[in-house]
Amino acid sequence: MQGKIALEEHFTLPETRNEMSRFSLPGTGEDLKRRLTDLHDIRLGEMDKFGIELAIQSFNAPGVQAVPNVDNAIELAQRANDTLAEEVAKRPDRFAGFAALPLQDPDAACIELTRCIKELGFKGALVNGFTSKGDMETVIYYDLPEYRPFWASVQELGMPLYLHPRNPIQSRLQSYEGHPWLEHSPWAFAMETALHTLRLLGSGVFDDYPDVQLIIGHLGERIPYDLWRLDHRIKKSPQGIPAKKSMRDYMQSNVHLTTSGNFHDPTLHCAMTEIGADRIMFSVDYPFETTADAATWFDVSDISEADRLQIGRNNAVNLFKLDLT
Ligand code: GRE
Ligand code: ZN
Repeated sequence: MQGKIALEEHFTLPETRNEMSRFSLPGTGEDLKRRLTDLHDIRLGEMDKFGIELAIQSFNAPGVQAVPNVDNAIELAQRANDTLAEEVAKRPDRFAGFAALPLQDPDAACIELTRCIKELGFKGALVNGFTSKGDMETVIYYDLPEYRPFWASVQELGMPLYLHPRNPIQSRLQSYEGHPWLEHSPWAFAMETALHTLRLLGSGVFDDYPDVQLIIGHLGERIPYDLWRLDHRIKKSPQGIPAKKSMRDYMQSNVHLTTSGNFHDPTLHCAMTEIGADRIMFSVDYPFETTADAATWFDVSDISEADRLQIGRNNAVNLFKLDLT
């Protein structure tokens, strides 16, 4: 399919790219680092080859969320966003940007989000899970009351927020001890991100700010498959729940999914059945996944041509109010 739009695509700054090498397979570290800092050479070449017209770029995980010093987090977010804006300006027909946000300070995050959308033309923000503040063992989720003004800003600015994974903090990795292959992207990323998403939905954030649109990757971080059971058991919860609606209601009115890193027909069919084809968007998760894997699967996946066009392109055009001529 030509004209696809992808939106979980990551870049990094030369000075932060060494942090990424621990995720690499032996022998691939240098290649991954090169791909993370490159935009106009390898990345654009692969977009051309596999029919991706536009890719919305974001600062790689854990990024700004893992900078415990507030001033440093604010400075890094601004630097990452300014660099991305400069790169996007070279090819605005092919690239767009998501803001990195210093959520260590909710007011500073609102200011940076406003600047990125109003001055830099970004299409929303991508946040790498919970925020570390003060030290790396602190975990701050955005359902906490001090983040309500932040959600008010997200709603007012009218652009979505992508909640991207990061690994749990060290003290919460006890249950993974001796099984390091389950940390990071195979399992821990999804558990962490699904939990954060469900905290947001259950806390009533979307009752107060019903127009906020959240995006989660990897075909929903396992939530679609368990959505029925989740609501079924919450209804029986003796503690009740602050949110007014069911998880299904919020998933179908406030949450969008992408296909990032999850290239499998049965999983896509489940997401389409539970959430809806109008809330799913194509993505790669470049450079942690290959454009070839994502596109060659999606282009022939077992869905109707109307759904392919919607998921591959039109849902993103509508959500990000894109003016593609
Ligand atoms: C990501 O940011 O999407 C990512 C990593 C590391 C491994 C896999 C992955 O940061 O998808
Ligand atoms: Zn990613």
